[in-house]
Amino acid sequence: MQQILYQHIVEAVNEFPAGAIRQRYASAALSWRHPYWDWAAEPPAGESVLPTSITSQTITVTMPNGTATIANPLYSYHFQWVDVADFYYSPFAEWNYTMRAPSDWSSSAYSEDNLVAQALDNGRISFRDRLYNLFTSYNNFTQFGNEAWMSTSDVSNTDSLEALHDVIHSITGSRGHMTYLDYSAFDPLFWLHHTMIDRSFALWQTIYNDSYVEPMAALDPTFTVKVGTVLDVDTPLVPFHSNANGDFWTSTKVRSVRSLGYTYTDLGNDSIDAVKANVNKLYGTSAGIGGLSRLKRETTGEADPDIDAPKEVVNGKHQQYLANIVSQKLALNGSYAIYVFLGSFDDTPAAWPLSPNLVGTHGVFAGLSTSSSARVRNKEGPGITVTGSVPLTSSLLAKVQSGELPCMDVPTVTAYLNQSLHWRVGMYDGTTVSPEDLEDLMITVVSAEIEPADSVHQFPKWGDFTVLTNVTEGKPGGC
Ligand SMILES: [Cu+2]
Repeated sequence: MQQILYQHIVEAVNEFPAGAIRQRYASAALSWRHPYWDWAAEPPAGESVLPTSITSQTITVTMPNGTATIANPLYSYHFQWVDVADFYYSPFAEWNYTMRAPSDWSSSAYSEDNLVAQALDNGRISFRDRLYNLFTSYNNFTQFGNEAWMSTSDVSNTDSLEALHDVIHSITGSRGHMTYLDYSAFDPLFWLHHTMIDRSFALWQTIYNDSYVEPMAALDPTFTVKVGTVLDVDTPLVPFHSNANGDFWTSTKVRSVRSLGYTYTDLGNDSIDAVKANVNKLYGTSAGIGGLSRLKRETTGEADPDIDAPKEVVNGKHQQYLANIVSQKLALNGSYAIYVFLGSFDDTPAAWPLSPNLVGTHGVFAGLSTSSSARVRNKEGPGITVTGSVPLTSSLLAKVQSGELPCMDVPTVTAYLNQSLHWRVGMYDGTTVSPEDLEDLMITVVSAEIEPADSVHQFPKWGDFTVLTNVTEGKPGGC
């Protein structure tokens, strides 16, 4: 993909007459690599986390004979033709362009990127906190990477980069191509999103460089792998050839992104301290944990007029709260979402993604029921139990600041959550599903203490997790 784009860049550069502009583009092409879209870091003031470079329908570009306005290739992919056998399900088979938040479910629908941008902005704190928790609390590759739920007893590592990746798919599509496994890669945003996932993994790998792929039986079928086949570091990554002899890439061969001819600026020289400092800066310092410097000042007991919520920290420790969610991936014959709220919300499904009291969304990413992969999955698989985790801490801190919650200690928060924590299950077509009817749904609130880091080069230390049984017990899906 990157190589093909590079070839197009070189062709475009060669259309320019010899001179300064061509020289500049030619040298830029040499260091060009596929960009990533960071959906977790704070966007520039006044801008959406979904930048206009992605949402503008047209862009102005420099051509050999002046400037021209063209269709923005990042806004949508224009299908050369749409084969009904591939898209199967109306109206996907009638759409000539990839869609984001399609205005309706008909052939004349149009994208509503503004709704996607608003939903992403409303969810960004949750994405950022999830990413930061993954960096600071997950040291095992399988737990960090995989959304499959493998343990009935471990409540500490129920999130994963895969689950976080899923919710971005769900929201960016909002029932358009990105929301469905089989169609998502047609949207140009898919590649910017996946490069962000690749980058997040590379950052994590630098920090936890001793943990990697462990042998594991496949839970999900592909065209070449049957459910139950044990996969390990040397399993061929079909269909990706590593050379002209027909050999395939393997996990061992791609352990470092540099073996594929690129790297990320944030990786620096693989200094763990430097990567941790980058992660703290981008995803931690303004995060719900209160910020390293603020926590430090509080623990040293120095008076600081900027501290407006002194009840956050008790004995130098800070209490974290998370809602862990377990459910069946294929339970509803399509992608669905579990919305978690703190306090009141409008009970119209269309309003949920934009609700000010939405704490986070757990997006379950599946195929449409009639798509080919869904048919294969339903026939072959025994079901896939998946899990994700919605951090509650940032929202709880906001409730402390607004005076709605007196403090962050466990008894107070437990009582508050018992009254104020709510969840709803929705499909992306506006249909709602009663939590009782979602197979194996299990929502558990857990808490852990964290100890602030001593410096910007370190991460906070997480203590043991405990289950707060009094929060969700007796409610649909609660336990
Ligand atoms: Cu994806």
